[in-house]
Amino acid sequence: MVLYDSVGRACTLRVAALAGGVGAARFLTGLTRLIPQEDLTVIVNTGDDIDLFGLHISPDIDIVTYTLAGIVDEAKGWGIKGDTFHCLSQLKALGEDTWFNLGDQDLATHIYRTHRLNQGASLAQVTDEIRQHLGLKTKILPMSNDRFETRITTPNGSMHFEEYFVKRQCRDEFLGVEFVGQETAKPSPGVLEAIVEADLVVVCPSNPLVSIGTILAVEGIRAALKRTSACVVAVSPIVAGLAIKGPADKMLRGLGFEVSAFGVAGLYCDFLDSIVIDSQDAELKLRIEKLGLKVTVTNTVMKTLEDKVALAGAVLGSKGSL
Ligand code: FO1
Repeated sequence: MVLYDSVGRACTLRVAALAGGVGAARFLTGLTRLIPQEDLTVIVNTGDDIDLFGLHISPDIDIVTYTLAGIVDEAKGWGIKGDTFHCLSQLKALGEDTWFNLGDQDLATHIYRTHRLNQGASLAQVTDEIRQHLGLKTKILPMSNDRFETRITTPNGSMHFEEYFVKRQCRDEFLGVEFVGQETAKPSPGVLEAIVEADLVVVCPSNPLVSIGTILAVEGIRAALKRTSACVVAVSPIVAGLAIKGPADKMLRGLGFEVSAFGVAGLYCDFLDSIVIDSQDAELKLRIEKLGLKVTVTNTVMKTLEDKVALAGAVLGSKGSL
């Protein structure tokens, strides 16, 4: 997207986005209809990464990559459209526990990633190779190349996020989150620079505790968001007290946060300039403005491509009017 500065010089809008899974990927589909792919850097949560059958699986990286490459299974929001599950059913026949649905084409990604990691490549290098093979110009950066596992504490003990969310379908009482590896994990190369050098940073509509919250827990990222000269804009993932997708509302409640766009704004307001909230939450505008944030009220429920583009337009527009 070419903008013109005060003396009419054309300048590029450099955008960095913090993203988790499906909601973020759907928003980014709209954003990449409005800005050139090469002006966007997506920093993705890797706390959901999981080793299954000896393979390193990066769910959120693959959701963002497949979605922007136009090959994601739109209905589910993850995996590859039209994929088959023959390998998984054979693994089940061999007595393996197949609770995490890995399609045959999706497995190629995990095999490739694991093979390259075993050759000494970093997760960032492998992620960049894959997005280039899929023809993407958008840079996709894992939040860290280091192990950083989101675990959920429940009355039945602590478990990997995917076990809590997929295997057990969030049936356990949510007691809290722990980030294994937080003390040692570093942001992957280019992450802090992407934030500090951006003109606009977008906090995508992802879970504020275990997707965005995970990214914010990586050393240096929250500080970079505070010091960037970029306009930092979030899209609330909570609409009318509910998460559009996933357990964000249950988790916010479990930790005693208000389950609303105001609750989300409170989690981000130390580095945020502006937040986009849904029309159903218009009555929260004044309360959120009292946190010192600019508030844009619009439709944030993305059912169609037009919805995604309109929401991205509202986010870009909120930069202009700051
Ligand atoms: N989500 C599910 O609810 N069930 C699944 O079987 C499942 C498999 C899966 C495979 C690859 C992948 O990249 C994502 C997958 N997801 C699945 C989505 C994932 O669990 C979550 O959407 C993210 O981790 C949350 O951001």
